[in-house]
Amino acid sequence: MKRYDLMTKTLPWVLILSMVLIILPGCGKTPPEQIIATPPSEVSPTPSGTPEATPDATPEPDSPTPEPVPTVVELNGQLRVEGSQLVNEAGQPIQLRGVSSSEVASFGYLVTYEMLKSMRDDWNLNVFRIAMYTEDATGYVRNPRVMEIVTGIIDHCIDLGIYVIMDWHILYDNTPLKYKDHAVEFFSEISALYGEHPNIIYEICNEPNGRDTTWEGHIKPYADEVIPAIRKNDPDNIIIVGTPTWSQDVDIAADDPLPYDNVMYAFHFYAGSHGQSLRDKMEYALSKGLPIFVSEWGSCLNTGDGPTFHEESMEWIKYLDERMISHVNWSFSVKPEGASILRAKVNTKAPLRDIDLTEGGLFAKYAIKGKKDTVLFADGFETKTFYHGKWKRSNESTTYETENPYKGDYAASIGRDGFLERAVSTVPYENLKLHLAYAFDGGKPGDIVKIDWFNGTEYIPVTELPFADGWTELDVELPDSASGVRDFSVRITAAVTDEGTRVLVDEVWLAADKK
Ligand code: IDC
Repeated sequence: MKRYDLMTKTLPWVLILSMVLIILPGCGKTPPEQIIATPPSEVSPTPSGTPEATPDATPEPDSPTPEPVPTVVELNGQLRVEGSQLVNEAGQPIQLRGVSSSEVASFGYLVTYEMLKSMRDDWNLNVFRIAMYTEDATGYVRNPRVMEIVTGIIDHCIDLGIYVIMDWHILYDNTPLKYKDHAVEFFSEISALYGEHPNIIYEICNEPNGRDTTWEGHIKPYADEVIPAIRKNDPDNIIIVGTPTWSQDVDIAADDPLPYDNVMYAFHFYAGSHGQSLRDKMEYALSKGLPIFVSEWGSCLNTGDGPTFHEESMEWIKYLDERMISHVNWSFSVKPEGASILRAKVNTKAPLRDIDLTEGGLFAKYAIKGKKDTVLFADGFETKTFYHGKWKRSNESTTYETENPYKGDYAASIGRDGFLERAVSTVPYENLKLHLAYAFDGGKPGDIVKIDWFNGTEYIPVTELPFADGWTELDVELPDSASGVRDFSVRITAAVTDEGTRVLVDEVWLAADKK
């Protein structure tokens, strides 16, 4: 039995749209593109008794009726698994892309309606994962009040029409059997509350780990109790099961899968630590037909810290996108560690801006958003580390400025003839664009900011930015020859006359299109 009547949600906009089309014949309005993706079963024929348009109902020419945009969940409805692929209600393959909370009892406050809406509308995010820790001091076992936070976020996701993964985040508890009774209690309650919504996805054990924890001896017996408990209340929504060795051993699950419908298997990677050998495991599992869900990935090290590994992450994301495998980035947090998507200060009641994002956060945004406009690196200099030494500086006098940043609390400050230089391979990219804001502290007409790029052998001038009062923000296009260069770097030089003059630089990023 279908527990959610999609028609009740989609019918209103289908009707409004039909009326707009009837009322304004030939006005050139076409349905939004997404409607093509509407499962055929959902598109109701225009009712034969559609009322005649009356003058009252005709919108004024200068105030057109806004077209309601259907949400992802309205468009795709009830998800299910076919073979190894996640598909929508109409059977079309669907890829979910999104982010995970960090430990939700501590960082759930960041996950507001506004933040989720921003990511839905600006990042094309269609899934959010709630990582509810189990054994931790703030976890469910000792702190059942975390339920309030969790249900608040699920409600936001339902209101926004995105999918939501409820993750039972085992970690130091090693085997999911340790708190199996708590898990049965928790998932029974969640499925009773939300099982009727197609939004909810259950992830029943984040990362089983420890040498003694096995698929056969621990994870399967656990799943055999938790899955039936969920199915009592929710016969059809997706359930993700963790795999051994921190959800890496999908090959083991592929040799001995569970006997239930609509079950997927978790695979987690951190691009700074994991590469081809883990993709080989995934390849094997896929060849056996195992449905895989990457419910956690990081662009940093598996410790959750370290820099952003752009190239390695790109390789992973490309691999997943080509196979329509869903992915969820770790994590929507402000914790000072490489994995965090957000910078320390963020207004959770206002739309999320790029300036609020860390380097890894910007990378995650564009991994979620799709092919165009990948950010190769980005720095607002807020971390005061010159990104783990990734910037090369002319000397120690190239430093931070706190008096007059462009945005945030800091800008980079470059002394006379000093430079800041950043290396990154541009091999898989084209249409490189350097974005920056610059200003002069002191200075006079004739002073310039020089932009050069390095091709592995020599520096090649790109442009000279003139002296100006106040901050100037702009994009500098790099020549085609700068694309596809392994030893690429870009250099920003303060070519000024007086010794006391400094060039301030802020909001620097290099954007490109993936080839
Ligand atoms: C890390 C977090 C960190 C948290 C810690 C738990 O980044 O803030 O305090 O774990 O002690 C995982 C886990 C995830 C880890 C993450 C990075 O699912 O909880 O978060 N990681 O280490 N698996 C592989 C990596």
